[in-house]
Amino acid sequence: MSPATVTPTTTPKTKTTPKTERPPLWKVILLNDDFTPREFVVQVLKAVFRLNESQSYRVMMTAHQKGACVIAVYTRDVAETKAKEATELGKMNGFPLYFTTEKEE
Ligand code: TYC
Repeated sequence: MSPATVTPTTTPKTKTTPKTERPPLWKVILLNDDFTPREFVVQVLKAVFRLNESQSYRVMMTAHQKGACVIAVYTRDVAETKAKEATELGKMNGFPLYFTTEKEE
């Protein structure tokens, strides 16, 4: 065996912890209601969450049928800002459309 391939016989005595931890992620959740038009929900999902037409339609229909649907995950600040903005868009148009946030475990 050549010297270059000899395996070290010592093992590290200490363990290091990574210095950069990932920030926790927060889900933005769309809640169903009986009044907001489907097309309006789709428009809000496209505008605020940058989903395309088919993604928006699927999220809207899932909330419509199951009561709620996770749209996406973001850092806490971004999740809360988007949920507030989207809820506000509904309010401005007279709809009870509601978005909430929840920490991802
Ligand atoms: N349920 C609404 C209707 O029948 C449409 C809707 C879907 C509203 C999803 C909110 O999160 C929602 N017009």
